[in-house]
Amino acid sequence: MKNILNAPFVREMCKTAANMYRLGWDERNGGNISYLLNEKEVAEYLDLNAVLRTIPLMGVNAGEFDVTPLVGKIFIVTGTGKYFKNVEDDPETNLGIVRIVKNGVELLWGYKDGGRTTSELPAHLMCHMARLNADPENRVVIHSHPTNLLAMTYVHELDTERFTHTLWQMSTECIVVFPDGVEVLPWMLCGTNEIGAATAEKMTRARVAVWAMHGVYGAGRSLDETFGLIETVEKAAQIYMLTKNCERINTITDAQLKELAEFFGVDYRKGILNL
Ligand code: 2HA
Ligand code: ZN
Repeated sequence: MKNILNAPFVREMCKTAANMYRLGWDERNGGNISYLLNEKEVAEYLDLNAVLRTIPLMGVNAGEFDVTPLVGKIFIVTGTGKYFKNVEDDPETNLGIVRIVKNGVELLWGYKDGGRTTSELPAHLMCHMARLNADPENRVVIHSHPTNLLAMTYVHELDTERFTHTLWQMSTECIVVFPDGVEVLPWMLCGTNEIGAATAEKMTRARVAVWAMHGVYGAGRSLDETFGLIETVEKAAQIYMLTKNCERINTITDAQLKELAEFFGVDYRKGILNL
């Protein structure tokens, strides 16, 4: 067996959490990451028959939440109450590798101090199911509290089309990086079935769902891609917040946004540009 601490997926989780912390997006225990792993790759590091313990899913009503499509799948997931700041120094306490079973997960590695999966795991699993339907190669769901995006939800209308339009205008790369736009949810209680189901519904149309006055959910094929997606949305929100109270004398026009999308060959979301 190879040493799990050297596994690329553990190293990548450590680096991603460290970067997100460094950027100020994940204060205290804010944020969580789940990453669907390849079973064969995990088997190089762990005995897949050695279950350390079983952990029930928290905050969900089993009858309302059908996890069947994910049963048997293995994820690496940040722990509940754990700080992104500490993941890199002690991955075995702050991360867990779990296999999904009906109504819970089997722990294969990690949560060394008796910990459990993030309280947002039901929302993550619902999002994974929604994204796997849209893109069979989706692997990652990240929840985070990026500062400027959060600030923007206090001062911008919480309308998916208008919010997306504003972000697309904030830098030339935006419509190319997130042509599917961002979906916006109103403030909702987190850690519940309801917000998980609402986020997953949004994720049938876009890889980014903004939680007003809370943060963001992003999804993608790799940790790098998902991190880069959130990073690009956050950068756009930062430009918005930096320019909101200035007299704006230049902008990217809708015709230019269309030109960009066509040049880079992306299928951008319709109903947002006024052409
Ligand atoms: O897990 O960010 O929304 C901490 C959170 C909950
Ligand atoms: Zn949060």
